[in-house]
Amino acid sequence: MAGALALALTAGSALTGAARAETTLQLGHPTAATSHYGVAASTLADELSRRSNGKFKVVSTPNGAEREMIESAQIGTLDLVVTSTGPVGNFVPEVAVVDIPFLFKDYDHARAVLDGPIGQDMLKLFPDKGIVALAWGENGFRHITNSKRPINDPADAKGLKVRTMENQVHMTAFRQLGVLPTPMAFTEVFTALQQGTVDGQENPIPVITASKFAQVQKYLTLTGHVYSPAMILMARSTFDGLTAEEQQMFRDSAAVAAKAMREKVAAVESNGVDELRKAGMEVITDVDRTKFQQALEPAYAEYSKRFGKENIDRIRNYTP
Ligand code: EAX
Repeated sequence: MAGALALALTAGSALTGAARAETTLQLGHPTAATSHYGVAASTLADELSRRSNGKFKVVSTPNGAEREMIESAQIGTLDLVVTSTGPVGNFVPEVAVVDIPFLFKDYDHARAVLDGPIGQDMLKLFPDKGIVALAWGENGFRHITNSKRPINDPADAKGLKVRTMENQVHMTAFRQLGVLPTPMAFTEVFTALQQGTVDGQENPIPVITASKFAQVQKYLTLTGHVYSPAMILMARSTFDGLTAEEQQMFRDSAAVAAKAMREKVAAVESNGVDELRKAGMEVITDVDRTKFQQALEPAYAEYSKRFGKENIDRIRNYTP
């Protein structure tokens, strides 16, 4: 049931005649139920149910469009969303700094920044926009796939039509590479690849495997060009209807769900590329990332103007 807290009074014990209040919350996420997003959703549901002795029941719907789900949370017609940061900068502009390519060295660096003061301060910007950000999750480092040719070098990407997220920071980067960025909701990507509306797309390994892109893409280049964070968000209207103790329960449960999501990403990272090879993809593993980074250099002037060079450097140089 959509909306703020949907209160369902279920029949209580016939012996005592007591009625037990059960609250059903609707959660949306962007990919298949078996994906890392599905893991976050089911872990959150399990944790909330256990910690509340069954009071909170989460019903999850996979394959939702991220921007629309966030909008629904904002107006209170969807209670919980697990999403990448793809469209988040359209709601909380300061957060888009995390979407800058080659900003994070590796998974440890990204997680440390998001879990540390920089990331935690960003979460505080959400309530003003009608959303409560419960925790940072993870989508993973993104890689490029396409149906035209192996990309060994930045120059090989020139002229390709590549679907990007609805994210200005990403679009700026792809334009810089000479790629024609085509933003669209993730829900439309498989069909767009299949029909040739776009030549390629870019996503982390766990999304490429869960979405069966090997069926419609021949070449995978392990560019790791940008880290893609995920977030566990909640409608502020729903959150405000909880007691302080329940609010803490949601934060704690989201932290456990985020951890499970990161573990799932790591697990798929370790076997996903082999799986994609077996599914027929040609994988370019030997990538000179410095070349891609250098090709993107001019885009950094734009990023510095938008976010402030000192804010970018603070993330880049962060050590816990
Ligand atoms: O959040 O839109 C995207 O490419 C995202 O990475 C995907 O939906 C998972």
